[in-house]
Amino acid sequence: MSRYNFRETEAKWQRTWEEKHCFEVTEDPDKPKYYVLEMFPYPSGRIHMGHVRNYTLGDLVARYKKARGFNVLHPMGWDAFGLPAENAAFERGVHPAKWTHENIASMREQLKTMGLSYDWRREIATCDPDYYQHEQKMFIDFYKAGLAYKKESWVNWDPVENTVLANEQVIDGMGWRSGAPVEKRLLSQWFLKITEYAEDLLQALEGLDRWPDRVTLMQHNWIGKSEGARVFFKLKDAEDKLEVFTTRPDTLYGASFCAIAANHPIAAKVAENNPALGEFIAECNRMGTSETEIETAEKKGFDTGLTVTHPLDDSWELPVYVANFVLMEYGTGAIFGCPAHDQRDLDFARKYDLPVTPVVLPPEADADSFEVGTEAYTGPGKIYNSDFLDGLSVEDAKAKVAERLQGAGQGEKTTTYRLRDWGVSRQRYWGCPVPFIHCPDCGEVPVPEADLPVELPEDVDFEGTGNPLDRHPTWKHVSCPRCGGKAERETDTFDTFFESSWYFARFADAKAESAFSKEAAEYWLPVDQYIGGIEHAVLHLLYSRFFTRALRKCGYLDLDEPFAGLMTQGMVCHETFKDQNGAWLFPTDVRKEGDGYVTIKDGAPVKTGRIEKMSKSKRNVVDPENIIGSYGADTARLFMLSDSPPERDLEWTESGVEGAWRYLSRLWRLITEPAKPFAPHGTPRPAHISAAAEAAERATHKAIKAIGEAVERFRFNTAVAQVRELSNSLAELDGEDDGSAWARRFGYETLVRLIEPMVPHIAEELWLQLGGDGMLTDRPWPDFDESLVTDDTLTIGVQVNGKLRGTIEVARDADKALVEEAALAVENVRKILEGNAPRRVIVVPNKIVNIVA
Ligand code: ANZ
Ligand code: ZN
Repeated sequence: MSRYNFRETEAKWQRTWEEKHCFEVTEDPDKPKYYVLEMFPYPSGRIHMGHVRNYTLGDLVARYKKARGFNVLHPMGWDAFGLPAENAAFERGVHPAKWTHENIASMREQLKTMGLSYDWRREIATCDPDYYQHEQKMFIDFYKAGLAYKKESWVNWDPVENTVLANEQVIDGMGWRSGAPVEKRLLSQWFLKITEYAEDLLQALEGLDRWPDRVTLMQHNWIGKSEGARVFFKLKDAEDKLEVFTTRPDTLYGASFCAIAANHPIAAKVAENNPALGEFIAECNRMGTSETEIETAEKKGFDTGLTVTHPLDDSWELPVYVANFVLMEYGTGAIFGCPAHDQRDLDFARKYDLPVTPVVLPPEADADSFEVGTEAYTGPGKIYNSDFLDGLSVEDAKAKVAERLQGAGQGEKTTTYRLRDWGVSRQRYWGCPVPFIHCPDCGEVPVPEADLPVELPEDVDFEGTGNPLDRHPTWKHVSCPRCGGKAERETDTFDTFFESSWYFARFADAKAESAFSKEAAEYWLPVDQYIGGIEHAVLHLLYSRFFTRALRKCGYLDLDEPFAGLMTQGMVCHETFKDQNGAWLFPTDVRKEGDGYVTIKDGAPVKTGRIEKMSKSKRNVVDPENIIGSYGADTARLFMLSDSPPERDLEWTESGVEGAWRYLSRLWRLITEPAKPFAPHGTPRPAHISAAAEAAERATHKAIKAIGEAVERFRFNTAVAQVRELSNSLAELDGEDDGSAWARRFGYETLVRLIEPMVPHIAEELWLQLGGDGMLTDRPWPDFDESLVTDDTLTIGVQVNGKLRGTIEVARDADKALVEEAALAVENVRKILEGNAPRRVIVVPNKIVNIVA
């Protein structure tokens, strides 16, 4: 019996695809294009199972679309700047560039063993000056277009990494990498003006109908649009007014205090003569800027001694506090507090003994007895205790009060967004230098285009804290491009999300002298199918959408959205193991014994824990290299696709991998050692074939249809199940007549074509064994014959209470439960049932479904 030699076969086809340039593409106006992209990896050194899953999914889509006649762009590169390289330099004395390039080389080799259909000519590494020089020019163009600026601002400071973090990089008050509590600091920073596009970024989410709802919802909330009003409170004994932002101007008569952020200019002014306030402000600044941290911290305030008058009643005075829950960066950095209808304000009022006056009366409640205790009332109702607003609904009162304020010059309607401008400055070495020069006379001056790229110096010292670029003895000392005087380079580098915000466009034309040629970018973009992790729902995916708009403004390309379709894959999970002392064990440290596991080393019992996302800390990882080494890439790929749909988590199991391997081995034998004859390649279909042969023929056509549909809907696990079903049908065909021999040939040749996107190496090899001509990857996806797939389906009516409400397509003799399910899913039926369960469903097989509502 010949055993399938995956080692030799996989290497052979990888070589052949490369030699024949099978996946190298150029713009071809005569073909429809399709751009498949997987989120490019950080070159940490080794690929992990998350990568294997991601790239298997992408490769399936790319190969399938190629078979479907598309001109498919499928590139790969490296998101190569970032902190780990610098840490390696610090810990092991290896230069970040060397570390990164070595990692890229070994990961590239690992990826190549997976048989991925990349156009490797387009490979990019974002740490190469060839790449980052273009983003330096982009940044200068953004600056000239008013989309980049420098300003003093309160930033999130990671005290462990000694760097600034973007809001998105602060998770629950902690640095996203260091896990250290984040502090606030006032620093001069570069920003990109993403807020200019807040409304557009929000509106355009509607058009992203091939994105998961979960992701568009997260972006929607991140942008956080709030409609409300700015209201002016006059400061007593001063000319100034205090501007507050509110979404509830209808509650203005329930106001009992005003509060300002610790870094509000008025607070600073009062603090000049009030050291205790200064101390309080300092305390607030030790808290991070993250919203969750502010939400959860105890509400604290400091009475400034200032008072303001109520905008609708001159005789009404309110105290002004500095409060730790008011953010300087949101709205106007000041609020009026209405304790009866806002929980934070209520907590605050109870603590500082401020009045609580309800002004919204809940439906059914009694105006004389309604009181607010420890819980603010935030629901709907009628306004009362509120002069001219009495009796109105919340919505009507909002409109009326805004009108009145506007008329009196004491306020105006306004919209604010939670979205902040993107701070891109990082005080790091291993990043793209910000191309600016600071001149004492001319201020900030962009580096002239002729002097780009500003390259990183190589001789740097990684000892010590802070930014190595800043400590470099010579690099930053330059003359001013404008006046020629002594000046200094900017030593900040870009946030690494800068690089990933436009790499998809660079792939369109990776060797271009400019960032990319407009023609190539416009031919290939948008990315038709983007695939990656949900963790990028707001960071990378929002920044890329912003960049597309900024690049359009600067004339680089004319594109609405970068990613037309998005698929977010689930995690790869694995059981966890611990020894008797509670130390985590690798799956390779244990073996099965009976129902449980024991250690390989000394047979000691092993405690099995939950099935969790593979992670180094819990050691529940399986190294792709081992799997590919012992079973081959096709097996790993097949298992990745088999068990769950892409967006769900997948549990990696030894038995699952073995199952995939056994299936491929069986397929190999079915085709290379057929028990019954195959007609020669190219034999035409005999006019008359046996019923059994015809059944196999029909099964083949149905598989073409079903697999194609499953792939189009990203139900890859269903597609795999259909593959198995077809091979079972073909294996059952045991006639030796011409018709059967032909049906076998037709069936297996088709099957091999259908599995190529999933398991390309064995598919190519089987195609060769079957005597097929040319490369399988160059062959089109087969067509199915409609008349051969529909025979077994029937159209039957669905009645509700005796009235015909629709029809369904079901397989002949289909299971009653399936028929019932299909009937209940009919749009009209659902409308009639209005979400209620039917009283009875009567299925008359192959005839009709009667529903009693
Ligand atoms: C008075 C009021 C009465 C409010 C009431 C709410 C309920 P969203 O919806 O998230 O936009 N606010 C405004 N600026 C703030 C800041 N810089 N820091 C902290 N809180 C701020 O929230 C808007 C509401 O949050 C505003 O409406 C304001 O409180 C508060 F019954 O004004 B409201
Ligand atoms: Zn100058």
